[in-house]
Amino acid sequence: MPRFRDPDCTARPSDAPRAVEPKNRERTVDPAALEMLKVAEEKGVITAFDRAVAQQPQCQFGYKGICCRICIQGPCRIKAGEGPGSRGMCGATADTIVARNVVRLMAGGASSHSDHGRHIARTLLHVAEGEAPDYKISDPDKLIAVAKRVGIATEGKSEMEITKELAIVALEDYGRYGDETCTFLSTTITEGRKEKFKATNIAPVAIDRAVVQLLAQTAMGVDADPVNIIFGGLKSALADFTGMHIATDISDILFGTPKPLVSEANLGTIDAEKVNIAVHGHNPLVSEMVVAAAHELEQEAIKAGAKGINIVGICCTGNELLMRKGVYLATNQAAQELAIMTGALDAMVLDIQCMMPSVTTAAECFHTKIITTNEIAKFPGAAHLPFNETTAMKDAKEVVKVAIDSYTKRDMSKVNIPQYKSKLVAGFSFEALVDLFNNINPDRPVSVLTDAIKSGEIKGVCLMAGCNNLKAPQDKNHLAIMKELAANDVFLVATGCSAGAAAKAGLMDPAAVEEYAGPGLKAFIKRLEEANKLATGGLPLVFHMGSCVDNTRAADLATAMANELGVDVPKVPFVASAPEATHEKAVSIGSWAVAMGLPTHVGTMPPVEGSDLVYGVATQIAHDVFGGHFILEMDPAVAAKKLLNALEYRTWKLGVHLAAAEKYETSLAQGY
Ligand code: BF8
Ligand code: SF4
Repeated sequence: MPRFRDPDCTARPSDAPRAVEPKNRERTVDPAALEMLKVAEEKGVITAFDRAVAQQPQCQFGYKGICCRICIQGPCRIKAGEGPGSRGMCGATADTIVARNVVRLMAGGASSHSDHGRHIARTLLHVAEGEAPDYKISDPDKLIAVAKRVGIATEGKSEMEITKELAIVALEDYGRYGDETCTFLSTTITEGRKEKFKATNIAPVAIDRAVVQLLAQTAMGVDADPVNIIFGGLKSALADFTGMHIATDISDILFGTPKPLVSEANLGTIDAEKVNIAVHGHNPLVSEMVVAAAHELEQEAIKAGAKGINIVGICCTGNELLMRKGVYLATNQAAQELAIMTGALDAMVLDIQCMMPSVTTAAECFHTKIITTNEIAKFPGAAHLPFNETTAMKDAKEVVKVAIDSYTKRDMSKVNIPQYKSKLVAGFSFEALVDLFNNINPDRPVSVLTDAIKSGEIKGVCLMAGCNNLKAPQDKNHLAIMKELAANDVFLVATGCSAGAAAKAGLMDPAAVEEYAGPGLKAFIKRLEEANKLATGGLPLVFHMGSCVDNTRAADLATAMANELGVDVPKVPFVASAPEATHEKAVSIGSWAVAMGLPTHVGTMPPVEGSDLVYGVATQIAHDVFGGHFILEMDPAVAAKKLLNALEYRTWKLGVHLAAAEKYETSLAQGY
C-alpha cells in the first residue's frame, strides 16, 4: 500500500518510546499479574519484570541490527558512516550485517515451528505403524480432507494406510532430493502466490534444506547482497509456514479440529482445592497426554486429600488445550513465573519454546515441581522426565504422580490466588469459522465474510498474533489495538499470546461484543449468532484461532477469501498485527505474512533500523513485490490507524475494480 493519504501514516514509526517507562517494574495491565508481582516482591523473587528494568537501556548496536557476531573475528559493530569503522573487519556493510542478522532470526523461527511439526508428523507415522498406542486418529474427516488436498488417493484404502501415506508426505517436506515445492505449502496457497513464490525463487523445496541453505548463505564471506539475503530469508519463512501447517493439520487429526466451546482464562482458574498442573510450552503431544493421564489418576489425587486435578495452560500449549478441550488458560508468556507465585501450582510441565529458564528459580520459594520433558529442552534445577510418544501414557502418568506427590507438600499458608478470571468462547479453527458461515450460505460460506466487507458492514479482517514483550506493558498494546479495530468494525481473529491477552481481558466473552464492537461488526456477529444455534451462549468479539503454530489457520482464511473474491491475497482486506512480537518465530511468521500479501504490523521494533535499505525493503519495496509490507509502529493508536488505512485502501481498490469489471463486463483486475 504505502501510498499514504494520512500524513501521520508514513513508513516511518511515530516517535513513541521504544521502551515504555523503562524503569517501571509494573509492566502489565493484567490485574492478576499485578497482584502476583507484589507477592514476588514480598518474597524477594526476581521475575522477568525486574529483569526487563535491569536491562535498560539496551545496547543500540544490537537494537539496530548492526552488531555482527557471525564469525569470531567479531563482534564487529558499525560505528561510523564512513571510513574503516563503517564496516565489519571482513568488509561487510551495515546493509549486509542487518540483513544477515534478521534472516537468521527467520531461520530460527522456521526451525522452532518445523521441528515441532516434525515431532507431530513422526508421531502420526508411529500411530500408523502401531508404535504409538496411546495416540489415535481423533478426526478421520480431517485426515481424509488433508490427504486429498496433498494428492493422496484415499479410495479403497484403510485409515491406517492413509495415515501412513500422509505422514510420509509430511516428512518428505523436511528433506527431498528433487526440486518440487513443499507439498504443505503448494497445496494451501492461491495460484497467484504459487506463481509469485516461483518467480521470486523463494518457494522452499524442503524445510531443512531452506534453513541449511540460509545459514550457508549468511556465513562469513558468502552472500553480501542484502536483497539476495532477504529473499533467502523469505524461503526459510515459507519453510516456517510449511512446518506450521504440518503441525496444525496433524494435531487436528490426532487430537480433534477445534469447535466453539466455553472456558475461562487468567490466574483465577488455579484451584486451591485441587492438584494444579500447569502445562507450558507448545507441543500438544505432551499436554494432551497429561490431560488424559490426569483423568485416569483423579482418584489418586482425591486419596491425597485434593478435590481432583486441575490442568491449566500457559503459552501456546495452553492455547492448544483450550481450543480442543476447553482447558483453562492460566496466562500468557510474560506472566509464566507469576503463576508460580500463587503458591498453588503443584507442578509445571514444560515441553518446548517460550519457557523462561528462571521458572526453576521462581519455584525455589514454593513447593512447585518444574518438570522438563523434551530432550532438547532441559533446565538446570528442574526434574527431567523424558516423554516418548511410544510410551506416552506411562510417561504422562509419571508426571501427574509427581504433581500429586507435590500437592501433599504444598504449604497452604503460601497460597494466594488472584481472583481474576474471564469467561471466554474459543475453538475457532478455520473449519469452525466456515461452519458458522455455512449456516447462512451453504453454497459459498466464505462469501458471508467477503460480502460483509464489500457491503461496508465490516472493514475487513485483522489477525492479532504474537507474543508478550516487556518493552511495553504486558498485553496493553494488544488490547488497545483490538478495541480500536473492533470499534471500527474490523473482524478480529487471534492466536498465541495475543489471543491470551484477549482471553484474560474478557474480549472473548460474548458480552464484549456489546461493549466494544462498532455497529457493523455487532450486526455481523449477531447475524452469525442467529444463524447458528450455539451452545456457547453467543460469539466472542475476538475469535480465538489457536496457538502460534496455528497462524496458518488465519492464512487459510485469507486464502479462502481471496479465492472467493477471485483475486490474490494482496487484494483481500486482511491485515495482521503482532503488537508485542518477541520470539524468532514471530519474525518468520511476520515475514511469510508479508510474502503472502498481508500488511503486517509489528509493535516492537525488529533490529533493522541500522540499514535504510533493509528497512525500506521491509516497509515499502516488499509491497511492490509481494503486495504485503511491514508496518513498524510502537504507538498502538497510530498502529491501529495504519492498519485501518491499509484495510480501507484495499476495500476501496477492490470496490473500484469490482465495479469496473461489472460495468465493462470484463474480468476482475488482478493488480494490487
Ligand atoms: O508461540 S506468541 S511468546 S508463547 S512465540 Fe511464545 Fe510468542 Fe507467546 Fe507461543 Ni508464539
Ligand atoms: Fe565481523 Fe565480518 Fe566476522 Fe561479522 S562476519 S563478525 S562483520 S568479520
